[in-house]
Amino acid sequence: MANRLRVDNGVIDKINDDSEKTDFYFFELHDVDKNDKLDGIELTNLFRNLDQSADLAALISRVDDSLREDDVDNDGWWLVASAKG
Ligand SMILES: [Ca+2]
Repeated sequence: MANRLRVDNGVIDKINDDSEKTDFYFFELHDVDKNDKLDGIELTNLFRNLDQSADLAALISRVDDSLREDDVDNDGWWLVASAKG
């Protein structure tokens, strides 16, 4: 949670009593073009905000792992809706 608070402290603070909503909002924050999907760049920014000490190779590895595990239709996009749980 501490890492997430760095992204948007004021707003996350208001909804952190509901972790599911917080997760969903966190993913929405990184959906820059608001298409309800996270592409590789959006996912990279999300993971960088979760762990600002991670180097680029580690970030790319995490993005690849996430797309491999959670991109169920294998279209190269990670659905924001899957953050709803
Ligand atoms: Ca997007």
